[in-house]
Amino acid sequence: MVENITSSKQAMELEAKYGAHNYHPLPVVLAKGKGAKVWDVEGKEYYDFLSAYSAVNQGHCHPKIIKALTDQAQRLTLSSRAFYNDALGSWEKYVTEYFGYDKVLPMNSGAEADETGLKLARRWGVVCKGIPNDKVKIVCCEGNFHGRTITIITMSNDPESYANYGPMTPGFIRIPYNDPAALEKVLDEQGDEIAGFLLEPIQGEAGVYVPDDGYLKKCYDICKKHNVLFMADEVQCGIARTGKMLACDHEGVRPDILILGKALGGGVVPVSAVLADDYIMLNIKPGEHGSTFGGNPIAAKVSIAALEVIKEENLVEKADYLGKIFREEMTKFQSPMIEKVRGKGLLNAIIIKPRNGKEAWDVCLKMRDLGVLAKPTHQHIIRFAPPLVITEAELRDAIGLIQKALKSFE
Ligand code: IF1
Repeated sequence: MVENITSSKQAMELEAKYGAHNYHPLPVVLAKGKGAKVWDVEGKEYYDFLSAYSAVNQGHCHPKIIKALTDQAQRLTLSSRAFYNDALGSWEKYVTEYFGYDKVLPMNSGAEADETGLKLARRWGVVCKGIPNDKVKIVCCEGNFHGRTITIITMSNDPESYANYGPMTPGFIRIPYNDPAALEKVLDEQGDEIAGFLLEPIQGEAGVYVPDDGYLKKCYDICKKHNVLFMADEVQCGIARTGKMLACDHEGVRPDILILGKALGGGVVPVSAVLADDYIMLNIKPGEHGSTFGGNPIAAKVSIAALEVIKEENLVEKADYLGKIFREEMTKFQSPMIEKVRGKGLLNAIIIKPRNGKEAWDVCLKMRDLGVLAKPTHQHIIRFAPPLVITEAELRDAIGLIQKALKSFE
């Protein structure tokens, strides 16, 4: 029997009783979303400052994206790739021209796109670079987050991600982030067996860790010198989030393998993708990779609408302009709980200094009471990532509430 949820308390009790306990959500139960705002079951309004971890860059329930969903849903939801459909090809053309690559491989979740990128890099390493199949390696970074599959958590150095999940996948070398010399060293020593270097241009989960200017370009040049593929995971920092279409654009770097997800589907359906040129993409032959829902007609139509919205509403420029306001206002705001404000575009974080036994979680609870939703990424770091459609007036209103929450602990 389906139980209708009519109170936040009831919703949380049902999840505690019947759902896996793989999350510890902030105690708030969302029922409705529109633009930069969400409402809980009781009708209380909040500014959403998480955007579902940057999947809702275009705002909640964007009318154009919802229309693309509902129109296609009346026609054909899923064809599988056993047959063609009349949506995928136009999405593939649109997306490859949008980001400037020969080909795109559609998947669903960000983790699947990262896994696909790893397979493409390894396959290129073995088939094109001539690395022995049992020796091919990928370099990754300390503090990374690329998803939750067993191979991906192999790359992680966060015990919460990898501990007690049994034996890890071989073939990964982890180096410090934001350290081009570390990449140079490992490629000098082992470059002949290394196919790719995978990184987030800005590390989201690590607490919006923005590397030094020039880091991406230096790493790209080092990779080129050693015939190693530069692989950018832009699942979270891509699609206009950091004030450029891609975070790599801040340094004019064109990744050899570009990994996208989250806002590629406008926060409406899961859409992820890997983009690369033919010399990389065409090493996977028919039947050697795939996914039931990858490239389904709904995903294709929704993703076209999601990407059109980014350009039509100038969300790249907005993220840049509004992000500067956020960092400026929060930097000049005097609070004993603010240790550091950092970020790019509308991907920002505040490092909280605990005070009188209160820490980031308590600040998030107070912000919730005042009408702003955000969540710590680690014990002392709060990520602030509103939908890019937030207006300047809404942003300034929310900043006032965030500052009021911090003041309440003084
Ligand atoms: C969770 C973190 C953020 C990502 C990057 C790939 C993926 C993600 C850079 C995988 C996903 C999500 C996953 C979600 C919480 C959230 C998250 F806290 F886990 F680390 F955003 F920082 N690359 N990030 O950020 O994409 O398979 O989830 O579609 O797992 O708790 P996915």
